[in-house]
Amino acid sequence: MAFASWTKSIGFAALVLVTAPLALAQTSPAPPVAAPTPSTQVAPAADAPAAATASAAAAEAAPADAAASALDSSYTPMAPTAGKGMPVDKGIDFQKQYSELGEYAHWLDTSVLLPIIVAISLLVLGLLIWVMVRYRAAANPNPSRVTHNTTIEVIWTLVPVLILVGVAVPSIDLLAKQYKPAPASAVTVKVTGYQWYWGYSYPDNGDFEVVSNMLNEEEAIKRGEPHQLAVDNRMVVPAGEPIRIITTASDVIHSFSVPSLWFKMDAVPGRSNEKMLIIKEPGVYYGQCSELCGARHGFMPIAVEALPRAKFDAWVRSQGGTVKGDEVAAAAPAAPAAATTTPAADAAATAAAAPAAAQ
Ligand SMILES: [Cu+2]
Repeated sequence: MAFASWTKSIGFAALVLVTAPLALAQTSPAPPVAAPTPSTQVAPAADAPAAATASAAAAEAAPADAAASALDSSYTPMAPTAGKGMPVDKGIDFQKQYSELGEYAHWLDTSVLLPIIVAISLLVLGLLIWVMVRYRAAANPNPSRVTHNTTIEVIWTLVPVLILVGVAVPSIDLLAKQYKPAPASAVTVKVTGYQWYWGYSYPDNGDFEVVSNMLNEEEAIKRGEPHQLAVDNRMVVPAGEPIRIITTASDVIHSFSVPSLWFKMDAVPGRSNEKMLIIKEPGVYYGQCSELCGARHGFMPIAVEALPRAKFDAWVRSQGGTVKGDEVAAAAPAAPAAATTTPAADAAATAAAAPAAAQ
């Protein structure tokens, strides 16, 4: 029986290690929600070659196009991929992971913990059955009176210790990686939980806020999205680069959770919690509020849309936000006009300058 209780404690310890909270609470007060400051991004007029030559009109059009594409502000919500970033029918495992940390954690679960737990459970079950059959009263009328066996006691102490150490190494490594702060260059998204919807503000991009509400069933189906996970305005972020997510709440505790990104962090009024997220590839990833927060707790889903950098920038502009470097790109086409030599050369220089500035 001592063996059984040992294995029970191993299983429990393993569980504790795996389910250690992902949240890192910090004690700094939440910054106030700043009012959105929309600014209109206008493609700069190409005021280059004013000279009235035959080629002037054509030359003028080129830099205008270049400037317009440099300040792209088009956005069409990405269609979700079936089964990606969302629960699947009859699924019993974690969702497929789209962050490196998630893949690591998923590996730890399926390739380390699960085999150990299964092996221990089967071993204990086998031992119990063997004892019940072999040493039942009918088959074993004179029970053994042995109470100690040093060798066995050393083994059943050492083996569980080694198993625990083996599990602890990757577990603590994962824990440490989950707490790694985002680099200074990371895009910041402040996630605010409200009863019962989410607000996403972008302090590095003009501090506009996107308010995100669940779509009704009819609208979700019309857009080809999973009902009760689809929202009107998604949290849009760049793919493949670090994002600093700061969570807070305005009323009660919510929890910002996206299973396929291995991300879960409480959103607590008066506090700001911070955690880094790197999404490996573009896509739409769904989640839900994961802290019981009132009557409509089950109806404040999360939809994260990861886009390539250029498309993310375009989305920011479409929301009236600012993108670092836009001012430079906007100013560039006009510059060569000052050093006019011939209209044709000038037009060529202007056309060449705009895409270069956009890099
Ligand atoms: Cu909530």
